[in-house]
Amino acid sequence: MPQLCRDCLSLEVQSGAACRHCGSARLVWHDDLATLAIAHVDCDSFYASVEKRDNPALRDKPLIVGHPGGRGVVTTACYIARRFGARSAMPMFKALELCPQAVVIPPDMEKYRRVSSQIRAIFNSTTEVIEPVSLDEAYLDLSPAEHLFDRAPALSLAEIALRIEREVGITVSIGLAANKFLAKLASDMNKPRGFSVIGPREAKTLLAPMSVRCIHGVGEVLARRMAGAGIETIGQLQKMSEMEMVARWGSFGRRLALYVRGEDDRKVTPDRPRKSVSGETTFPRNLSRREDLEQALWPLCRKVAERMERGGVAGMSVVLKLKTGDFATITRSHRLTAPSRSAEVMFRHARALLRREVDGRAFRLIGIGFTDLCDGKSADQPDLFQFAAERKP
Ligand code: TTP
Ligand code: MG
Repeated sequence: MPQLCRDCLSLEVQSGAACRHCGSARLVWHDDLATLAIAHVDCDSFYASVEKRDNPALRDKPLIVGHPGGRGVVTTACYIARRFGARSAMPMFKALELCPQAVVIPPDMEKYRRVSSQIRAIFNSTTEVIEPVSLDEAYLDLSPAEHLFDRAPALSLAEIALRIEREVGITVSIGLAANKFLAKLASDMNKPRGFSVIGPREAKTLLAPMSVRCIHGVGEVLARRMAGAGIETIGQLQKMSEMEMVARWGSFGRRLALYVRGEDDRKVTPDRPRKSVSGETTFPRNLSRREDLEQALWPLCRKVAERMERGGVAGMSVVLKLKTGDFATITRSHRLTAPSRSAEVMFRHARALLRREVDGRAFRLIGIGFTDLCDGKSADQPDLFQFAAERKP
């Protein structure tokens, strides 16, 4: 079964209690580990973790973020405070009754927003299809068409988690699945610092004993109505037909019928228009020969072109990216006279840009993309002059 080491980022078919490369026990196993591509990433006790990062004296203390005083509520309780029963949205006086030794800090939203955009930048280096849900959580689409690297999404996700720990100083939990509904459930299964995978095959069985409250969109009111009808677990909903659910809960019933089977057709919807469409590949070993580098270009061009077609966009500039053996990044671009999303056009210009850089240096990565995006409808119009020229006898 595929096994991912979350510390040294190795992915191989093996199973042991410890990673054979680094000895870590932080391993993830799943049959579909190499292919599942929809992720939900959620920071662990977000505001509290940021405050602990900024004041290490608080690290081992129970910490509550919220406005102190009689009528305030808990915004975030750190995992130590949670052991005493403190929870988000609990009245502060009650949380302090449960955990009187807790340190209380008022929230600093400006700071959390900054941390959030730092995390966003880390997501962005892996995919452009990011749907933030709040400051501390987002869905990521890492399917082959969107993933900027040619490798298993699980690997990129483990790397994202490590980078957030090293560069931002807080931890996240990751859920990986085939859709948003299951990815969100998964990210919550093993908090903090979790990495859980739900595959389509085990989804139904895993869902069956869960409370209906675990379903996205089932709030307190609906859960109470369901309880009134004797329905408490997802398993009970699995026994109902879609028609019955629609009859009871209207259009939400249709959605429910999908969810309880572990299905969800909602797309990860990016919140920002894309600025570029690109793809890159890291070589197993550094390359310096022109032929080798050019050979790596064509599949990338195909991939980017396909992604642009799907997204209905075209671009005005072709960008070539190279990373040298000592990690220096080089980007070179060429502006076209008319928008394009053609793999051939991209390849021709990228190759010309590449030829100017090949001088014996060793490269570890090549990337290619279109920027200055516009609507795809106007792209790659047949060139009238060229057409006329070709028709000349
Ligand atoms: P959550 O992700 O729900 O909670 P969390 O990050 O604190 O803890 P965990 O994910 O590890 O369970 O919410 C993220 C932030 O949103 C949280 O730190 C504070 C804020 N928040 C509120 O302001 N009020 C609330 O009721 C909740 C639940 C969260
Ligand atoms: Mg969170």
